[in-house]
Amino acid sequence: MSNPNNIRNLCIMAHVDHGKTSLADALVASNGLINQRQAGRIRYMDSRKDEMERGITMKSSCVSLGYKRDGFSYLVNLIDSPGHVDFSWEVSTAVRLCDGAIIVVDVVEGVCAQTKVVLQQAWAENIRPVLVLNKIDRLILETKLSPIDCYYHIAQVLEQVNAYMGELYNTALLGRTAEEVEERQRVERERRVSERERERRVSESETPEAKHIFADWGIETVDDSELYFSPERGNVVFSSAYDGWGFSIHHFAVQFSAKLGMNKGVLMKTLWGDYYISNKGGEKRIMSGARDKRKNPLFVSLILENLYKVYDTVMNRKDKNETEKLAGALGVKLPLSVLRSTDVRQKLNFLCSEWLPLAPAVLDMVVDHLPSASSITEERAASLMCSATQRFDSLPPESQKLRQAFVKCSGAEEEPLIVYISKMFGVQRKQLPKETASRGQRTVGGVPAGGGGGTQGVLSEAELAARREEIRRRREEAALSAKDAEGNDLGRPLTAEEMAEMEQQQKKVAEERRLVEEARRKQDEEEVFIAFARVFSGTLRPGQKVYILGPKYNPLSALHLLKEGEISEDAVKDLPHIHVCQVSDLYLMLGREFERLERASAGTVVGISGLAGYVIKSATLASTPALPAFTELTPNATPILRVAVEPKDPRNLQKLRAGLKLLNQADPCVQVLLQASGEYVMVTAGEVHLQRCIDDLQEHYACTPVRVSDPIVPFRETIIPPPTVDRLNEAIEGENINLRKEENSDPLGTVQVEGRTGRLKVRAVPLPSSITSILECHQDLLKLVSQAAVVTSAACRSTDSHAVTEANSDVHITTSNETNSVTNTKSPEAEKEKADSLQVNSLSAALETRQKLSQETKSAIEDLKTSLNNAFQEAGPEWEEAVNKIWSFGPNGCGPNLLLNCIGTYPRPSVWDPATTVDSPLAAYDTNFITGFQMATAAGPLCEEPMMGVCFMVEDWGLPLPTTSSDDEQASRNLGISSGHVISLVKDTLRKAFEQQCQRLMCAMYSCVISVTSEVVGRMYSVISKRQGRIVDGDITEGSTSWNVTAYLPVVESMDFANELRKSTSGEAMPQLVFSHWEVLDMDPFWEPQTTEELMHWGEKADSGNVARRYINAVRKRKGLAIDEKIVEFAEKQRTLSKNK
Ligand SMILES: Nc1nc2c(ncn2[C@@H]2O[C@H](COP(=O)(O)OP(=O)(O)OP(=O)(O)O)[C@@H](O)[C@H]2O)c(=O)[nH]1
Ligand SMILES: [Mg+2]
Repeated sequence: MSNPNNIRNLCIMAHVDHGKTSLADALVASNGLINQRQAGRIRYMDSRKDEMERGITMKSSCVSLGYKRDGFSYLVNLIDSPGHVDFSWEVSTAVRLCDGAIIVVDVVEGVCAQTKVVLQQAWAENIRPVLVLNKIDRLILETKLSPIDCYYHIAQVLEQVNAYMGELYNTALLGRTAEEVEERQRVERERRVSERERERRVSESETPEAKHIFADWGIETVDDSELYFSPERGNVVFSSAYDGWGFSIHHFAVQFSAKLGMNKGVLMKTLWGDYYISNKGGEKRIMSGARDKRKNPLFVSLILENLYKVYDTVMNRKDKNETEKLAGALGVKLPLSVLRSTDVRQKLNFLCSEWLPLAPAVLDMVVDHLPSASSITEERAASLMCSATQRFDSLPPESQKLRQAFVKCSGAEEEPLIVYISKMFGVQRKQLPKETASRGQRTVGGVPAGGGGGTQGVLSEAELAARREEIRRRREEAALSAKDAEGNDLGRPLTAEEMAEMEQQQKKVAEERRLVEEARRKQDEEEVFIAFARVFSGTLRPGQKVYILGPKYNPLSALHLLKEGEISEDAVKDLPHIHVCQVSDLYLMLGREFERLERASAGTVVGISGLAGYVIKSATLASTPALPAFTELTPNATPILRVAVEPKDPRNLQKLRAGLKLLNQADPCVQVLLQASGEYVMVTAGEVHLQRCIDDLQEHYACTPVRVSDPIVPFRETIIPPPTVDRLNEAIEGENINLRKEENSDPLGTVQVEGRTGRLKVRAVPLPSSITSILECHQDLLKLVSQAAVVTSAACRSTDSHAVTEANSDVHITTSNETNSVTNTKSPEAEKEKADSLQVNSLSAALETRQKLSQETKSAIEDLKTSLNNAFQEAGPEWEEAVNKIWSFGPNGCGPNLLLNCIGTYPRPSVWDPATTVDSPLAAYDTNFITGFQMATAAGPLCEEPMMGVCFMVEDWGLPLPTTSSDDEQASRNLGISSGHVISLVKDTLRKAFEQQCQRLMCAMYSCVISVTSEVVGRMYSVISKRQGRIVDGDITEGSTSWNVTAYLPVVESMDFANELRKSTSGEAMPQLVFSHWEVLDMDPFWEPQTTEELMHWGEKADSGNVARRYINAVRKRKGLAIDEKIVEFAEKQRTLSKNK
């Protein structure tokens, strides 16, 4: 199959449990990979043990299917993706390889949170969707809607999906420039014209009467129809994957046009919608306005009523004769075994899947409505080649030329090879075809993986057989010679030595066989990494040498290789993010099985082995170094759940380490970190994802039992304006409610420190929330701003041997060779000089960074500054001019905390200005001051967690007076303080200033979407409120008894939440938890009951009341910090419980 016009690459996407894998079953069964009767039950694509046990998909996997229609053969590469929000990264990796998507919607639940997410993903990646409205059987059997209500319900779900598509379209239009909108409209117009032309040709070939009726109804072609799902256009299939049936309007239009003698084109337009059949005067006519005239629409009278009848006859009445009659009427022959079966669902499944087979309905829609692999537009090709901040025209001309290769999608030899790998996944070697298993000597993640290592000297199966043969032959010979000697057939009895030798031989053979078996089992179970890839251009062959480009590869760095022509390893040795590698094997992916391929040409989705040592998560393969690496996938779920892992047996640490490395490679979403404390930490998307990672680690990658810590939930520390009411909602009298504030007499909480290392006056102020959120959203830009803004002292410039020529941002710097000449000397001057030279170096680096910023980044920074300024203006007069006083952002130079320079005597330029030198002695310690600020904001005083939304206003800063020395110059050059002094002064003072305010803890919040039936809504609410959650939205889905509830739940309270919820709602509610935002916990961690009412309410200890304190203590305990907690209270002498004593 090498014609890309006949290849369709698509993925199935939906909310969790809407029936993706069951639908895939039907398609897989159509190719004979599974039995037709198992389809919808076996969930073939869920091949992992935990997937089968839990009944949810946890990874995306591909199956290549063949489909024949009208004499053409099509290759459909179908990727089943998970719907659980923890695995949404897997969906992204699937979408990248596809041109189209099947969106599945459960008609009972309607459009859910993940449905919107996947529609949005499809939109963002520019792939075309078609719709499958699944689980219609539930409307018939469970909700027991009448056919007409069922129709209106389905119409409403369709409306919801289309409304969301419209929303996406409008949002995208708003974000585009006028030219882009025009271009898109032009493409749309052209497509519509060609479609109308096709329609015209179809209708011309039909009867004139049909046209007449059609015209009478005054149907208009809607302009943006291309965007929406509509059954009459054929991009919607109605189905029950469980019962194995599905149909599009087209199927019934063909049937009824023959049966009722009506025009097919007309039926296509009217089978869905407000049309009904009128039987006036004995003549059947199709009329519009069914709803107004209280008539049953055609969809009800011709389709749904028939379906209802089938369900009623088979499932409710269970009448064998009637079932047989009905089957006959539908043209289905029921075999006797099915007819006699007592399993009515099986009977129904057989009947329906023969009457309305699901696979052809879906595959027809796929072939007709999803673009072929060769129809990549120039727009999509450009978006694959360059990220959002990079323009296509900024690529080198050699790279720009490659866009045509995407569009051409040709597998010809002369075309450049372009392959994108979206993820790596591990399979056991035994799952691969045998030929590969015997090669055995490849490497997995750099570790020799073949069966050779531990089995050296062990005989192969063939050698063993030869030995067995040899023994048999010898035994026969011995018997024969015995016969010869004694002249009878019984044979000479063996001598004792011969017997011993034979026994020994047999033992040896048995031992060798055991070793071979073990080696083979080990080899079979060993993980092999396969790259999940799509060939966009050219042809890939096993053994081919290719360039492998990392995600950060820039073609400019290796363009010179183009001249060499040959792909050689030596040439790329020193170049970053580019390697040369040899592809091992290519595989056609068939769900749980693989088949070897001799070549993979443009348009196909394949598995590639032999790249484990080169690819970590994603990569690009190319035959030319001019190709830029594909843009990275955008994550839509932030991994938030952290745990520390350690081997149960400390001797296995190395194994764990290697296992984590492999896990990191195999899972697109997990992050593996080695903390400064030496702990190995895994960051996962949620509880289910965490469990999958642990299972993988224990069973496949590390093969050692591991101990998992309690989740390390992140917190933030912040300050708030003083509250006006206490915990019982009574007005607070007296100024001081914060116990820690008592030491300070300043009402604003300003802290002033004066000592040997200088003086400092700082005040901490809560940042307006609008500012905090702007800072949070623009971390990348802030980092760039911080890197480009370095201030140094003018003094160091004049004393150093560097020539800095300055012309605002266009500064040209020459650094003399002696820069590092004064090192390793301990004298104060030398140290000072060293510090100066370091400063000048950082200044030059900052200037360079600034010069490198592209025009777009510069304007993005300007926009950020303006929006910050506007937000400050709105926040109140006290924030006026604040934007121009910003000294730094923290922590890490990009966090949501600010340092403001309000010192009258230090005219330091703001962070927005270019790196510069300032004529002030303070400037020499400027970077140290910033470091102190970064350290203070990285770990707050509550529990050493980062701060958020805090602004430090520095009102005064002075260095200590110079020591009285005879040598004036020496004194001014050396004030007697080191950079360390400044850092610790700043850090301590800022922390003190923070403590003077009302401190609060901030919790990470999950947004949690649950859909349940009304019977268990109450129980669900109680579980949420018990875990400090908060319902933000809850509404009954129209036309059904199910509720869609959205709640916020602190991440710290979310452990085992899904399980508890499932238990308390009898398995009905399944929460989807996604990290949403940070929220201030409205509880003073230092609060203790004081008033009589409070004491009455919470008792003297109030240990049940202070949640914030509980969280803080838990974090402090984990970090080994001091806790203000009594371990034993009211201790009593131990007594036995016996009454007599
Ligand atoms: N009644 C009914 N149940 C269905 C239908 N399709 C799927 N199911 C059931 O819905 C449940 C989930 O089906 P799956 O196919 O695993 O759903 P999924 O979308 O693949 O789920 P994830 O991959 O975990 O997101 C299973 O219990 C199926 O038996 C259907 O058409 N009718
Ligand atoms: Mg699934």
